[in-house]
Amino acid sequence: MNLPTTPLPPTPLTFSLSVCAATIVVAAWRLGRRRSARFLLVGCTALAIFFLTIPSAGAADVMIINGAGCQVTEEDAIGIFLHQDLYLRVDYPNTHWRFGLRNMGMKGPQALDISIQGAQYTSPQYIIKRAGMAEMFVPYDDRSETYYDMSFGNNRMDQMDPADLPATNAALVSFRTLQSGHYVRDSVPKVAVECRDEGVGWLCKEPGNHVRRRIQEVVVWAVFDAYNYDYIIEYTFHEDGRITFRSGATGYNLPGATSKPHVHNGFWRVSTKLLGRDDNEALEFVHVEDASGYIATDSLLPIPNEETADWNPLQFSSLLVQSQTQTDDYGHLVGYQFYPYNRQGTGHFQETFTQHDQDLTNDNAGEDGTGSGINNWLYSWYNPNSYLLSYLNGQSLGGTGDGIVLWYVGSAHHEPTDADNQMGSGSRTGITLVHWSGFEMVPHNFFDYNPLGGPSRCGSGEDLNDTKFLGMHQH
Ligand SMILES: [Cu+2]
Repeated sequence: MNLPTTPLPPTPLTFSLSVCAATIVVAAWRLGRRRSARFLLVGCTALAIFFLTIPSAGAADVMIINGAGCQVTEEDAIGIFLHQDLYLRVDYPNTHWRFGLRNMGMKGPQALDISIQGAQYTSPQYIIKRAGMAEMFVPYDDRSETYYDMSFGNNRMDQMDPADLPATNAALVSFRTLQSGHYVRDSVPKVAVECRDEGVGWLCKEPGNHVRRRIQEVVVWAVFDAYNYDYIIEYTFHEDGRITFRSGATGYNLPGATSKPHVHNGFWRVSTKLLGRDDNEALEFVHVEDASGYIATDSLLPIPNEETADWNPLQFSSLLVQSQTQTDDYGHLVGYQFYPYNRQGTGHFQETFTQHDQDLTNDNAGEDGTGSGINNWLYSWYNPNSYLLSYLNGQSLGGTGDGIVLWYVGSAHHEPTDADNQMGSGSRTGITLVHWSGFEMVPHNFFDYNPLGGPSRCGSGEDLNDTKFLGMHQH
């Protein structure tokens, strides 16, 4: 773990304090010999005491992870009374993320105002208003139990401990709450942030020219406590522009039903607003083989109205949200695609909101859960059927509201096995391994070129990170 450090950029304050510190040292041994030195010493000491004893006067950012090629900064992080909610910035060599994090109480940690800068962009590009879970639905196969694990009330987030972190390039941060016009940190940290090596982003081995780019990922995770189950909820911001959303069930199996199979269905909601605009549209990518399985046709099918969609692994199907007007340098509309993450199966149940893997709706006023009645689902518990189905009312998609919302059901089937046992007991009352599910958002023609730098082509010694190339491509 990196202990939070406070880098001090050379501001007029730090500069004058430095000058004073030097003056004090020099003046100390001259003291008594020269009146002017004594005067300067007294003045500087007073100045130092003044600045060191008053509370921090303004917003200040703190770098909380300073790894090679991966830095994370917490904005407005000094003092007790803060000016904004919790926002983090991630700086990789080629790409830069910024996002907020908020404890939504009943629904756990949510990411806010996500923007990315990379490749041709010289400023952050807004992509997501809010992302997080709306429910964790857990029906047992024999229906002896059916749980809505996000119905248990507020403050379900657990404290995070330094021991939860890897040894290096990680930090704990605290959620903030708005109190009397300013933000105050929680008394305990509930968010872990870590930089991890993710493997190879690209490589190319040509005779006499071997190049590669290892990449890192920043994982932001927290733990939502649903009694016997602890759910790890993760947001991962990758160097290549992907975001991974995962939930992982661990803890221990339900007492009295420790061997009963069941499905953990994470019900996610992501409100997109690509480039900060309302001119977005949705399409479905499909890959269709001909009857002989020899020639395939790829298509992007328009989704004109609010609609449900099922993932078809035989078609590599995925949903795409893109701008209707903003193209990249090559005339292609910029967008983001939604893919299942490491999917093991699909849970469809009697409960209507689970009967499709994905749903697309407009983000109409109140439908984000902050309205009244069923539109208050973020703060008052409602069955997802009661709100989702009312939002799926066939409106022209992208035509109304403030952006396009993707609802996603990610399922993990938990078939208890002997790995759920305590040693020496066959009753499956031990700690259960994490069962993951989730999805990814992947840039689609969002970047004009490989966002991870490197030579322009295999076997070339040119480096796209070279400023002369960056200047050529950016606009
Ligand atoms: Cu389970």
